[in-house]
Amino acid sequence: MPTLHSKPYAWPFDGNITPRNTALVIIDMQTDFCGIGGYVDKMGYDLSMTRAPIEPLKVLLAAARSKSMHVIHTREGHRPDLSDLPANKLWRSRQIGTEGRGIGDAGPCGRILVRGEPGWDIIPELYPIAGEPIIDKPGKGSFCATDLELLLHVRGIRNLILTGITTDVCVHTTMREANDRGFECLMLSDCTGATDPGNHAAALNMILMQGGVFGAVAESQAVLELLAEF
Ligand code: C5J
Repeated sequence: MPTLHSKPYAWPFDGNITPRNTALVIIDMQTDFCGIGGYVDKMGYDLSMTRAPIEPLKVLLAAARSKSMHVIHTREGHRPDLSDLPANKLWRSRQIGTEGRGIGDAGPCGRILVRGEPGWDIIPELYPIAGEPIIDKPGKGSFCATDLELLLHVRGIRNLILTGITTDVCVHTTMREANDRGFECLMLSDCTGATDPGNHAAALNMILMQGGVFGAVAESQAVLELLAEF
């Protein structure tokens, strides 16, 4: 019954884990969220926090690939005609730090969060390789208006290791959606990052309540140690 060192319980709860029933999910490691000139940068947030997961993720991604564990990437973004962008999301995106520019407007990395633009794409350090699905999502959660759930079921995946940015928004929303669908979820504290350190800590702490209300929390080292056993 392999499990790893995690809180508030040894994950996964039943020890049913192999590289074939588990996916490393890397959420929204896009230039718009962690690159110079991208959306988060232009909003005035400290990029070092959303860039913090890059190095540990590189190590984990290499280990997952070496053990043929499933790897799934996501990208938040909208159609070029913005027909999938709710008016309230557009309005809010123009409220902070971007000189009135919001989603769909031109920035240093192209149109903000628009599919096909340079800023919308995944950073080169973590770019998907052949066989690693990319889920393009219009929302914060990775299940809303995507085929992620179908893809997980077809592949027989029941454990999700959640990483990426931001801890309190897209990663947390995805964890909540996955947990409600019966997936066994783990969030990695060093492979996630937020635009605010307090929000990062709070998002991790929330998971620890009620015996692991959405799953469990660990550091990537624990996953590396478990992977070494396979
Ligand atoms: C946000 C995300 N924060 N990927 N997106 O708007 O968390």
